Amino acid sequence: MYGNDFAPPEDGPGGGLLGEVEAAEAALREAAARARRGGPAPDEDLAAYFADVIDADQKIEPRDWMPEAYRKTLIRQIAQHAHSEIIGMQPEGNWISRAPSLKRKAILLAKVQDEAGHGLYLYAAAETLGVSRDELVELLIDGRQKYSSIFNYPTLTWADVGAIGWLVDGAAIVNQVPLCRCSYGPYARAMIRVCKEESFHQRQGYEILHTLAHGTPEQKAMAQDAVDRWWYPSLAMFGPPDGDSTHSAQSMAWKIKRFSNDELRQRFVDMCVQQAEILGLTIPDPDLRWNEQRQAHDYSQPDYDELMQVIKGNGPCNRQRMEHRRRAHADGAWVREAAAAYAAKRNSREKVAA
Ligand code: FAQ
Repeated sequence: MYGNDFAPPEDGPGGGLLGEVEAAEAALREAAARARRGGPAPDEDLAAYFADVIDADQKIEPRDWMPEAYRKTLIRQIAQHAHSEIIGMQPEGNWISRAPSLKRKAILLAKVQDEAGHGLYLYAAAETLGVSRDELVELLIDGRQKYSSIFNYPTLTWADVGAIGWLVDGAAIVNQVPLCRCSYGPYARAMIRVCKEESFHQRQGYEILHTLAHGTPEQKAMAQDAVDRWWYPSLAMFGPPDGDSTHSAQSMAWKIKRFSNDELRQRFVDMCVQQAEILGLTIPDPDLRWNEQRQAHDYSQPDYDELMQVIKGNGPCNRQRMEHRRRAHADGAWVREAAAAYAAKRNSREKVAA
């Protein structure tokens, strides 16, 4: 059995998406070694130096000069990504108390906890751009920053936890593996760690669905129903089609994004087809077929009007997700205050001791 992060067995170890993560990690180390050999010359134009670093596939680091629009784009994308990880804890958190066994409960607890960790890596990466985590959380809570559309759909059955792992984490990995090569160092490094952890998540979802699909007819029907409901929202996660994507061209020129939304969506579809066969489940698209000429699958597009409605706040669970986040933030105020008071006390003790 394998999942999105695995190459099919014939591709051998080190292949597939995890192989790409390892290659990106090696490239990061090489870029860091090269970068140490010199910064801009004293009389060199900073914008020209920035362009050279991007051209040379090296990394922009927090203290480097960068265009204001590059900084703003990164803050927008990284913050949206961090918020998605945090809000993304809710749909699965819904099943922690109802997981079918102690083992499943322990695995799901660990997974949901991992998502909190991913949020923290990402908020920390965003902070290197000169914005505080508190500000970003306020922007989310006030509805001025977005989070992924996918987390506005409900988890109706246990099989939804499997479908989230297989399809949502699967789509997240396909999107995030190229981000391991993002031109901004802190984001690229965070993505390497996130992708490695995300590969476990994808496998646990795939394994849940595999178990259900090979269980009783009722269990198989439940797995199929979950895939039917999560397929198109997962395709929509990759964003609007290229023609309607406002940021893609500039983000690709800056090497923040390495592939367009449609390129990644296609890659995801091509991967899922074979995996669905192994699961014994059907992808709910009657027009899905191999196109010999394109060497890729033709498939039906998700409903992009629905995506826009969900992004605007009109999805099935938007209100519930935001209410829960606001309540959790308010309930956690005493923890933040206590942590700040403790840090202040420790700082003053250290000063006295010094
Ligand atoms: N949902 O011009 P583009 C996960 C917005 S993590 C909401 O194409 P861009 C882990 C976009 O922001 C999932 N909004 O934008 C997990 C822009 O809005 P603006 C999150 C969307 O940035 C699993 C406008 O539409 N992953 O799942 C969406 O170049 C299980 C125009 O779009 C990331 O955030 C959407 N689906 O490309 C956790 C990955 N799509 O600001 C728990 C990093 C587009 O102009 C459980 N982000 N928009 O008003 C990216 O790769 C990119 O930001 C894209 C969008 C590809 C999402």
